Amino acid sequence: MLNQVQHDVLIESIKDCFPAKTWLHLLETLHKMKPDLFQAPDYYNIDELLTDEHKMVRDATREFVKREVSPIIEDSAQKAEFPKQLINGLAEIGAFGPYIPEEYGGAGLDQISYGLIMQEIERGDSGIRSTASVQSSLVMYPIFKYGTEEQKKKFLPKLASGEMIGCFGLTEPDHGSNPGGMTTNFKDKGDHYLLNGAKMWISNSPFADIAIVWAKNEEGRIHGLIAERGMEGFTTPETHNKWSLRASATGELIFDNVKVPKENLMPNKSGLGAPLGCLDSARYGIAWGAIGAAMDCYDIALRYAKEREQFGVPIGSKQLQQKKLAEMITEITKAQLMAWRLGTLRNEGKATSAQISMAKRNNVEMAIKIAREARQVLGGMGITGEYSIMRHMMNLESVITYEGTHDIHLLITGMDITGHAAF
Ligand code: TGC
Ligand code: FAD
Repeated sequence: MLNQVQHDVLIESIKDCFPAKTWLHLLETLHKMKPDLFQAPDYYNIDELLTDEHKMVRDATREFVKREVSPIIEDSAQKAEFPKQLINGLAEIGAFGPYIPEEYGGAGLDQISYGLIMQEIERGDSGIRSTASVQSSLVMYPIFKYGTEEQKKKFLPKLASGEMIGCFGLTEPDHGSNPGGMTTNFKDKGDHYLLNGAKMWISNSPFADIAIVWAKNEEGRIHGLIAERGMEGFTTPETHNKWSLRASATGELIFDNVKVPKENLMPNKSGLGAPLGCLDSARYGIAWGAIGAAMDCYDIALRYAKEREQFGVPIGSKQLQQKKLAEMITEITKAQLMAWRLGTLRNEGKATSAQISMAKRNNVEMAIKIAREARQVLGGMGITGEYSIMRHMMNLESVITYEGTHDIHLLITGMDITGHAAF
């Protein structure tokens, strides 16, 4: 079998033998046939900290990503399309509501399994992990925690099976890091609420069936409402021209005098703490997800460095390349241990929001730095779609921004250790 470098050289050398259109078609086919050679690094034998169930869940997700995501994801990202054909498979592996109880259609798994699922999906692509994160932690979680029994029965099983897709509307055009300033609002009209306002940068919004919308009532108190596609005055225009997270659909939520039935308000928590509580769960998933993107970049760079020869020897025999690779595996190992420990704290109900912020911030920065270094190890090949590194690198620019920017998470740690809020 050809190694990656031989595969690329072969492709380059036969390129001129075909007319351009035939060549493009052939290239697409060759790309789909390219095996996913990923081997997960485990430098500190962290597998020994996992239960059989954790490993089973992780391996099933890894297999799904190799079989279903890797062959198509570059094409989806190039075309800036969310690959909807993955929805059923994601539901089957339990990626929608992994920790939601089985009686509501969830997988009833623990927090480590949830993290491992996010890690493996993001190894394939951050945009696909986004869809799973939003569905699980930002749509199913608030309905499960803050919703009525009727809302849980109506929505959770369909969200778990992928029959319904949801999105989460907190950010507004003028209120990103400071969601407490939101202006989206609803008024009590007796038999319904009248919802007005606009949300921006909403993952999955262009095709979501429902939206969890955070809005202020007449007293200025924040509540969560469930808006359903088809409600008059509710539109979801797509955001185009993204250089990042291209395989994820992002859009707006616009509410123009939307009549929301009273039974669609989630009654069991209000105030900014309600949406922020959902973010804790999603940010925790991202702390694991980023490790997946980093592992993929490291694995590719390591293999390439061993195979690619310059000056008559593999570039991996050079100290400069070894420094890059050695630092990558060190940082991945530290991030894996941090995520695992945070998962055990969450399983015991002891993880604080500030601990979650620290892990999200550290692990995403770790991943983005590794993606940048790994891209350089591949030289010119690193900028092509032949390898996933550049796609990860661009995706991670969104990941370091959403769910609280890098700066905001630093300020959360600062507040936690000093007692002074510097937002
Ligand atoms: P502050 O006064 O500090 O807090 C207001 C109330 O909230 C409580 N709280 C939390 N509750 C649960 N979990 C947390 N993480 C919490 N953080 C704070 C707090 O105790 C208080 O409760 P109470 O009862 O006293 O009222 O609020 P602040 O306005 O000063 O803001 C604090 C700050 C800056 C940390 C917060 O606003 C923040 O986290 N901003 C970042 C915004 C953000 O992360 N947006 C994410 C949007 S969703 C998204 O990006 C999805 S991407 C999905 C994908 O594709 O994967
Ligand atoms: P701003 O808040 O305007 O920040 C701009 C800069 O100022 C940043 O560098 C920030 O760190 C800095 N800054 C802000 N406040 C301070 C401060 N107090 N001190 C120092 N520096 C500060 N939102 C949702 O609700 N749902 C979604 O599904 C969702 N999906 C997203 C998908 C993508 C692809 C992207 C890019 C964003 C998504 N978001 C979503 C929005 C995301 O959460 C926000 O972009 C993020 O919270 C930052 O808000 P902002 O873009 O308005 O930046």
